[in-house]
Amino acid sequence: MAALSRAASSAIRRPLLAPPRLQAARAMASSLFGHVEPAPKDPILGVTEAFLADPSPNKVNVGVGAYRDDNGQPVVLDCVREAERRIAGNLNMEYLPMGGSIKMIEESLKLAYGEDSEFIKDKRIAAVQALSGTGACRLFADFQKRFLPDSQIYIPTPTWSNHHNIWRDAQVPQKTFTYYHPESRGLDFAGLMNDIKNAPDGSFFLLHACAHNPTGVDPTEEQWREISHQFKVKKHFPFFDMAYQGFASGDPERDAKAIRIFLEDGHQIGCAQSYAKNMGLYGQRAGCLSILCEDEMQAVAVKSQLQQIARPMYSNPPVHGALVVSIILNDPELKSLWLKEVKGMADRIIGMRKALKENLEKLGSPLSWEHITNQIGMFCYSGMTPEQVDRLTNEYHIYMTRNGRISMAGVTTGNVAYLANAIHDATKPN
Ligand code: PLA
Repeated sequence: MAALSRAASSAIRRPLLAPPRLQAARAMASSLFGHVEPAPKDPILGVTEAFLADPSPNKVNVGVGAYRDDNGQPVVLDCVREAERRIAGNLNMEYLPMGGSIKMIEESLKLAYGEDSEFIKDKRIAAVQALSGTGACRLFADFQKRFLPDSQIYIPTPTWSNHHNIWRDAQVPQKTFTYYHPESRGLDFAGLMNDIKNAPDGSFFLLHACAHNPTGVDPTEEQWREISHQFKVKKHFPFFDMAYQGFASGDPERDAKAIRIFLEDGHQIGCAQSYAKNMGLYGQRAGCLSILCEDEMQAVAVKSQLQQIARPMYSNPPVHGALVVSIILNDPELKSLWLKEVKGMADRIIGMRKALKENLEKLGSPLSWEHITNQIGMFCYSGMTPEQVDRLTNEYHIYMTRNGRISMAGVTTGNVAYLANAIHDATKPN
């Protein structure tokens, strides 16, 4: 099989001789685009590409954070299927407004800010439907650049790799702040507080609301309170990326705790919400960007500017996923089904953390794997080096990001022993 695929790939690489007319066309094209080099592979989505190209029957993908059932299959939630059943045949295909579905935004705000939030009643939140979490972050970054052109963004080390791309392309200068402590595989709280204190007053900080990606390490409630207090002292602006609401504890309400603490303390905040993971709507690109303003007038102005940024970029967001979200969250029965299903996904991941750790211990690994079960959310930040990850990929056809992140959502009863064995082999001291 390996020999076959090598032959196939060298055939792909061999330049094909094009007919003279095509060659001439290419020569012309190269004068325009000849300087365009292939872009480097994305550290996360590039892993999926490599996985798909591997013909091995044993291959395992624990790269991208996409939930799988215990048979390794993608999941469509029952609440989503039911919402789609209700939509079927009843939907026209008109454009949504530039800011997206009003109903979906209302429901999203309740989820993030609380069902009875005074800020919602006082109409102090500027919010637009966004192209999932990525689009929400990007809209915010563009807004930040347009209205606070001299500001910077503080991003945790490490973070989701695309955060760097998003603020880079929006041309907002980036600084980093301490977050993770590699030795303890936990939070570097002292370092984090120091960096918050040392940043110039009024800085923008990107915070992961819950289930930090890639580390799986979140501050405790008490630590969030201290962080919020220090933000207040320094007048910093917190921008929460909440891509995993429900995936940390299994309860979306509990996972909004950090945001609620900041709200209690009277901060203005920004928030990017995504339904990719917690509703399994990955490809539907359903999300929401919100900014808590000083009053209603400010919120109206800010929302109009967010729409103005969206209009020349994609005009208005897609309708299907937004409808699914608003139907589910607006119907008490469907909402409780959703809450059950989110908990089910979170619990399966927690079960797989235990299984992976137990398997490594059974194999006699002398290393500590406590962090597998201590970390929360979709990912295990294993501590493996890029070279160890390469061995997993080359020798075992296990695909993951080179920072040692394992997407626990891709681990199943069927592959956990195989994965543990490979990790043990790659990490055991000589
Ligand atoms: N923010 C964080 C922290 C994320 O981890 C992700 C997705 C997003 C935002 C964006 O998700 P969305 O646009 O699909 O709503 N991170 C994934 C996928 C799951 C990716 O890289 O795009 C990951 O594997 O890290």
